[in-house]
Order: sequence, then C-alpha cells, then structure tokens
Amino acid sequence: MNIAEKIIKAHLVGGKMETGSEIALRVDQTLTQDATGTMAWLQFEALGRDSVQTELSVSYVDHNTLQMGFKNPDDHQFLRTVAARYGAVYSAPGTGICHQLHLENFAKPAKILIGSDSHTPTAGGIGCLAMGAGGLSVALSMAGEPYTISMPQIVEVRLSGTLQGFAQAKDIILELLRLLGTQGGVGKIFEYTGEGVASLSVPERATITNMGAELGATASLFPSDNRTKEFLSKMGREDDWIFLEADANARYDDCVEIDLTKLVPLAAKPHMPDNVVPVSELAGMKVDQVAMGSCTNSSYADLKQVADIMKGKFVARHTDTCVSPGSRQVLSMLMEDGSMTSLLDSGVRLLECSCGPCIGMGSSPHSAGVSVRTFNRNFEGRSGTKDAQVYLVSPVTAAYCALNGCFTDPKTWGIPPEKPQFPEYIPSIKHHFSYPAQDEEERKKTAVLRGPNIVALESFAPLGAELQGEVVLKVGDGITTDHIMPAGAEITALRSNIPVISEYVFSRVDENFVSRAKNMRDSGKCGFIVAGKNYGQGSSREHAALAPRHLGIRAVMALSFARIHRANLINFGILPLIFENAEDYDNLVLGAKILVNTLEFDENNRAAAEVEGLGKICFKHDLSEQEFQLVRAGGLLNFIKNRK
Ligand code: MIC
Ligand code: SF4
Repeated sequence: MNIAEKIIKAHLVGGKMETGSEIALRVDQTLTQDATGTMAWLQFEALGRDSVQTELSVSYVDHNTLQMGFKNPDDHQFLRTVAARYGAVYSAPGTGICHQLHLENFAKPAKILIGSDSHTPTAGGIGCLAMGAGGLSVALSMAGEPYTISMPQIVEVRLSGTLQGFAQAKDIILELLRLLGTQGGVGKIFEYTGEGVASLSVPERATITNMGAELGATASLFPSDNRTKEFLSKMGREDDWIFLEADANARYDDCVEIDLTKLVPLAAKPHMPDNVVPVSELAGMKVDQVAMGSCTNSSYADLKQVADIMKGKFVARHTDTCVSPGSRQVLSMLMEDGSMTSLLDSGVRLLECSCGPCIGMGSSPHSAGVSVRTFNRNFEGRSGTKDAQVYLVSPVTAAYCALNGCFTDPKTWGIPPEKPQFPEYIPSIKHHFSYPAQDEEERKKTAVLRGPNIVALESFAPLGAELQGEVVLKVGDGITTDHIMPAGAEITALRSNIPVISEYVFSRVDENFVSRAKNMRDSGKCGFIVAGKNYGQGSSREHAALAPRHLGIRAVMALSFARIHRANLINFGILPLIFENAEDYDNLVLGAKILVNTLEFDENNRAAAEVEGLGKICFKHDLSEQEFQLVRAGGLLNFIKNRK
C-alpha cells in the first residue's frame, strides 16, 4: 500500500477503497479559523452536542485580526468562549497562521485532519492526511460524524536529485503547477517519493503540500521519516512521531517525475498560480511591493534565509517590503538569533503573525502595482487592489526582488544562502494557546458570548419537485470563490452575518447580480447560475454557497466544479449540475427561463431541464444517494436534524 491507502484503511468506517466510490472516514483532528469558523461553530451548536468528539479540535484566529470596530472582536470573543464551552483549543489573534501553528504544535503523522480552510493539506508535510472542507463539514467532524469523500486517485510525485543553486521548495510546487495546472489535482492525492524527499525538511515539505491546494488536490502527503522525527523533536514533540512510509511495492494510479537538479527559481504570473515562468524571463520588471509570509512560506528557515541575504543591505526605496512571520514561535526564533533585527535594519516592515496581506487585510499594493509575494494565490483583486499584478515566488526570490527593486536573473545573485539549522523549540509558546477544562461539567458553566456581529443561522426550505426560475448570472471558466464571495477587510468582517455579507456576492463581477437574484427570490422563483470549467476553485469559504443560497440560488449549471465548493453547494441545498453537452453552455443565456423537474433525476445520474425557446437540456450530476438526500432536505443541517 501507499501512505494514503494506509491512513485511509485505518480510518475507514464506510465504503470501499475503490477510486471514485464514496468512502466515510473517522476524523482525529479538526481545525477552524475565524473567517470560516464562526459559521462552523454556529453549525456545531445547532447539532446539539455537549462537547467536541475528536481527539483534538483547534479554533484559530488568524484571518480577520484587524480590530477596526466591533465586528472582528465580536467574532474573536465568540470563538474563544465557544471553544472553552465545547472543549476546543483556542489560538488568539497574533499567535500565528493556523497551518503553520498546526504543523508546529499539533499535526501528527498517520492521523486524519479536516479543516475549514483549503490549505489544511499543509499538515501533509508531516505525514498527516489533511483535507480542506466547508465549515459545515468540519462542524460535523467535530460532532463525531465521519467525513465523506469519493476515494481519490493516488498519484506518485517522484522527486529525483536535490535542489541546486537558488531553487527552493516553492519552485518544486510551482513546477508541478506549471506541469498540471489548477485543475490537475482534482480528485487526487499527491504522494511524494524518491531520493529528493530526504533532502527536504518538514517546513519545506509543508510548502509543497500547502500549495497542492492550488492544483485542486484533495490532499498531498510526505512520508514520516527521520526528517519528520528531527522536526518533531525540535518542536518538543518527539513522542508524536511514528514511522510511516509506502510499501516498497506500493501501487499508484499515476506518476509524475520531477528532477530537482534541473529546477530554477520560478514565478507564477498574474492572475493564476499555474501561470508559471522562470524568474529570469521577468528580469528588468520593476517591483513595487514585496510581501513575505503566509501559510506557504513563513517558517523559520524561510525567513532566516531572507534575513541572511538581506543582512547589511537595504531594500530598494520604491519597493515597500513587509514580512508576517507564520507564528510567535518563528518570530521568537528570528528575534533570538538576530535575524529580525537585520530584516528591520534592511527596511523590512514587520506585520503581525497572521494571514494579513494574503487575504487583503492590509498591505495592499498601490494601484496597478507589481507585488511579489511568497504566498499561494494571486487571483485578480485578492490583494485588495483591483488592478494589482501579483507574482508568486519563493522567499529567496522575494528577497532579491526587494533588494534590487526589480526582478533580476538568478545568475546575477552570487552564492546561494545556506540552508538554516532549525533552532530548539521555545516552550513559552504553549502559553499562547487556551486549553479547555478537562471536565465537561466545568465547561458547561462557560457562557458563550455573542456580540451583535454574530447572527443566528437561517433555515432553508427543502428541495421541491420543481425548480422554476431564470438564469440570473452567466460566467466563464475558472471562477474562484474570491469572485463569488470577495475577501478583504470590510467584507470578511461580515462572515458571521449572512444577510449582510450576501450583498457582496459577485459584486466584483456583476454589480446587478444581487438585485436580479433577490427579485427572482422575492417573486417566489429560483435563481440559476451558469458557469464554465472548475467553478468555485480556491478557498473553502462556504459563504460562497451559503450567501447565494440566501439570495435564492437553487442550482449551478457548470462544465465542471472544484471539489470543496461542490460539497459546499450540496451542504446548503444547491444542486451542482454538469452540462452533458458543452454546446448547451453557449445556448443557455442570462435571463433564460428554466424548469427543472427534480423527480426526474434518474439512477444514471442524469437530470434534464426544460428551457423556454430551447427545449430540453440534459445534465449529468455526480451526486451520491446521500448527497442527493442532503440537497432534497434543503442542506446538511436539515438532513441531520431530520435524521434525529
Ligand atoms: C483563503 O486563502 O482564501 C482563505 C481565506 O484562507 C480561505 C478560507 C476563507 O475564505 O476563509 C481558504 O483558502 O479556504
Ligand atoms: Fe491565510 Fe492566506 Fe493561508 Fe488562506 S492562504 S490560510 S488567507 S495565509
């Protein structure tokens, strides 16, 4: 068996391990973050459990840490008290980014982790099968329900040789994105093998597994070997280590080979993570901003290397350069060895240990600015500046951009920096987490505090026999959840208030969408969205399904869907329908009047719609029996309540 099969087998509570068939998995750990976590916790409460049922659940605050009014602080207070009430660990704002913190403090080899964030697979760097999911799916995991997915294909990524020169772990995953594209990982787990694996430390591996999310992959996995043991013991967690490797004769569904010796520094150009070219091709381009950090590249080693390169030199005057360390642990280590002083002396601005600029929480580039980032996403507008041009690179490349004020050819960079040795763990970090009382009776005394920003959940009607309405929006390929439900400081602060955040759905794509959808809904009809390929790629934010559902959207008709978003649509009772004939996508225009008879869905996963003036259009739907029941019930919460 390969590693994925070993972990899945040990957690399988339903279904067969055959590619494509539905499997149910026991969940060991969950993580939530504030932007998706308030909803997840409200949903958990609605499930009526007295305690979380997992080995460990952690509630992180890292996305909306700005406190420019009551909204985010209300969310933080709710998350702190709800964690104490139901038995989760709480990580306060400023402690760090959920994925970096989880890797350092909690992730374990051979466990299953489900997180309400698409970059949860970061923990695959330590040999943990970690998957991103919508908040409601995570709420269910916290309530002790198994997590259901269709059995992915397991793809081997064989790394030969070792990295040379200025190439870094980031360049490995950028190369994979160049080769496979943002849809190349849908329905797949990538498992890393080969001699190159041993040359990579856990944080380097985590950079790679983190950005597997940009391939659309379900998860990415590294073995748990001596490097893993070394990392865990440096983190004071040697006892959490176990050996985990694929069998010598393990089988994989497919194989991709990457020769590490051939890799050069790469960059993803605007506005997609798979738009990858060698950095040398960009030489001469002026850089207005450099931002270092995010859950992809904010480890000690990442930032230490940057500090080593910058030592005694200065950031170009026109290049606004900032760093957000991944955790307090990382920050303390950088302070202790003097690296932080040298970064600050070079002119780097120090931001809080949080997501920050990655999700448009401050440090947006100026209009039309070129921003070079060590992050994982460069979708249009995500930085908070609509016409910014965002490039994704490794920390070393970012450092040279900051010093030179422009992209330069790596051949001119001189001698590559040494790989830093990982310092010893700083035990005081433990004090930054709040651990719940052991005793359930004690926990029950905790009052869950809800400020006005926390708005109660809405309940949705079940699916009727007929869905009648109109196409209220037509979009093309590659629509991301950032297009559907934009991020940024003001909008993300509304994540706990669905009626209000719904006003922003598709606001950057079509400013009349909301009023069209509401008119349709208020006239008692359904809204339909027509979309191209990979609809809903990117973030796990369920608001991209929940808010459209609030606006009366009952089906999305697309050429294909991204995995997590598809699950979110189903969780909130929206039908994901796939065009049987691609030409029908062209024929179905804005305003088309549609009637879907939901009783006519047949066992061959086919559905049909009657379109005025066009006749019958056929759709496929790949809903399992259970998923279909969820949609029928009007969503997962209704389904669970009915089951009771
Ligand atoms: C992101 O990177 O887009 C986010 C913000 O972390 C999201 C979660 C969210 O929207 O809150 C993600 O990737 O899942
Ligand atoms: Fe935070 Fe950015 Fe990572 Fe999302 S991708 S978890 S916003 S750092």
